[in-house]
Amino acid sequence: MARYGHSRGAYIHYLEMDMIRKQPLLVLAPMVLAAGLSAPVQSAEKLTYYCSAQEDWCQLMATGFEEATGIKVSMTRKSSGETLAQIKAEAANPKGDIWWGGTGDPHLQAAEEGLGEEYLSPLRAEQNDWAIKQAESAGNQTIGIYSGALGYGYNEDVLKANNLPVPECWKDLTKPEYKGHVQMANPNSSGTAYTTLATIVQLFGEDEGFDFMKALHKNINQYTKSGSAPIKAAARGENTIGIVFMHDAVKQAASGFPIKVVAPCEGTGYEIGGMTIIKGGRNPESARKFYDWALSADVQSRSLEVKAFQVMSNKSAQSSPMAPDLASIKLIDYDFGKYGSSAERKRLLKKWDDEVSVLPQ
Ligand code: S7P
Repeated sequence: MARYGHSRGAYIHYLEMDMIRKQPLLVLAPMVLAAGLSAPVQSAEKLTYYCSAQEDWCQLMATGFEEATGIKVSMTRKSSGETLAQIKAEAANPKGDIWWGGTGDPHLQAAEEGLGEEYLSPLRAEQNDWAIKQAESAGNQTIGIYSGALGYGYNEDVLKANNLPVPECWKDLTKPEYKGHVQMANPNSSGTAYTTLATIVQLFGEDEGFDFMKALHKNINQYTKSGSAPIKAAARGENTIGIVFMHDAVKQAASGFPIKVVAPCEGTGYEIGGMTIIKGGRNPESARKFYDWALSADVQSRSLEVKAFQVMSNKSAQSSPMAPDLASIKLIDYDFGKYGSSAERKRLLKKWDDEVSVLPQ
């Protein structure tokens, strides 16, 4: 299956040669113009890229891919649940080519609904087992690209100013003293918040888990659309505690904000971020090039440039000493098969809508 060596030089060379093979008109155009002839109409390669990671990382991937390949990228950044909804809405006439980033559950749901294109990348052998397991569980319509644990972060200064104790557990967040001090995203739009809901249900059981969500609801000051918004608000001093992936809290601390990161004492869930080639997309060749490129160690190591501290899927990608150490966090055995299934995700979200979000605060 391998079409080229795995060194960066070989890979770039492959991409360049491939581009030249596929775009003779583009290569010839300057010569035609220099000869005073009219330029032929040409269709340059394009990629419509849906991104559900942090905006700065999405941008870095878009410009990095354009620079590496010359392929023009048109990017849309939306949260994981929103992107899934968009891909479903466009299924009869797909507009996107590739969906990169965002929690794995909605990528798995997309696969179950046949919205992804099966693909085996030549860079598969370089990936961690958990990334491949995610791919295999979805008939290779998606693949794991990073992993990270859920938790929360708080603004030390705001906590002190409000004379609040340091929270250490999930259950601490339901105590009356934190009323109006906790923020999380809406699990319908946000993959982070859906991971929170699924984690709590797995950790405490469904009945106790929903009791927890109802008690937590009393302390929530706002359900945001995007998963990382609660910790960004905490960093700015506009919120106290944000339920987010721990790496998103570390990013704010690493950016100089007074944010402390908590791995909840009861244990916690985690994500395997996903990448999916959209079935029926208009630029399948560009999508496959992006897919291979995004799985390479060099590209994944660039995550550190934007302080994205997830564990990357490529075994040789660099990691930062600031990244949460997953081995030292009490992780649940997150059931991706069940909580990434279309029926279970829909059922849990409806139950949260009907029984939690409607309650008075
Ligand atoms: O890149 C950071 C990150 O937290 O963003 C993704 C997240 O799902 C996007 O936001 P939403 O919660 O709004 O969907 C995560 O996959 C990723 O770790």
